[in-house]
Amino acid sequence: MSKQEILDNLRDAIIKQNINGTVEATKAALAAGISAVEAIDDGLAMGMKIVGDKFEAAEIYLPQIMMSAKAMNAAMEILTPELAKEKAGEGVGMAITFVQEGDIHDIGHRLVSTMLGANGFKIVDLGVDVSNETIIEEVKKNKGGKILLVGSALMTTSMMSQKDTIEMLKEEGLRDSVKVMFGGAPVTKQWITDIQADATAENAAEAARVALGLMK
Ligand code: HCB
Repeated sequence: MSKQEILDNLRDAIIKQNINGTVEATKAALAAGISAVEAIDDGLAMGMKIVGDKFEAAEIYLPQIMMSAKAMNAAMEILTPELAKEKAGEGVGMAITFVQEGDIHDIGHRLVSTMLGANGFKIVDLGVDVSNETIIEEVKKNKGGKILLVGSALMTTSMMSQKDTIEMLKEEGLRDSVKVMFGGAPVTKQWITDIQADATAENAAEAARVALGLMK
């Protein structure tokens, strides 16, 4: 089977909400020498994107998305240890990762957190539905160190509170103590410029590259 066929199988297993099929396709990808990052970015995540488009077009409904998300999580259980093996540096700094308030989409957030951990960041994972107050408190607790804030928002509504994160950092005199990277499907480079954050990234692999650049 060609590499592209293996990646297509990963994508299709997610679209078909086939949990066992996703697990088998993930194992097959690793056995064929495909890296965990490629399996995610060029296979599984593409499937999730198509699932989202189908949901938007009312071709599928929430229970089906949940099954696809379960399949994605099953694949991540296999791939996370592989990502950790690719560990690069140590002591790069601390990444405080979170999903913005009102938002429970955590698949991309967990991927990005894992990739940053694999690239030498100490991860403080605040989880999902995190208020700006909690974020500010965590920054205060760790002030003085090299801190990167890594926020995810998958909905246009939750993305709005990224603007408030930046405003609250400024009000508390903390904006210069941290670098701020935001991501998630609705986040654009223009949005990052508009709210005066530092960076964004399309996927977890790019997030790691960008994060390392920000900490230099
Ligand atoms: Co959900 N959902 N959902 N959903 N959902 C979206 C996000 C929509 C876009 C679907 C659509 O309409 N097309 C939509 C949001 C519309 C909008 O606001 N523009 C939507 C909606 C509306 C909702 C509900 C409101 C539905 C309802 O209840 N009626 C509800 C909201 C719940 C809530 O949060 N309060 C809901 C629920 C769900 C679940 C629970 C069924 C499930 C989440 C399961 C879970 O996460 N544990 C779900 C899912 C899975 C999706 C889609 C299909 C996939 C998201 C995903 O996991 N993608 C999504 C469609 C889409 O995104 N196009 C849909 C795969 C990961 C790998 O990609 O983009 O999350 P990612 O992360 C990437 C990338 O963005 C980047 O790297 C990651 C890894 O490559 N990145 C960063 C992420 N964070 C970063 C941070 C950085 O600093 C840098 C880079």
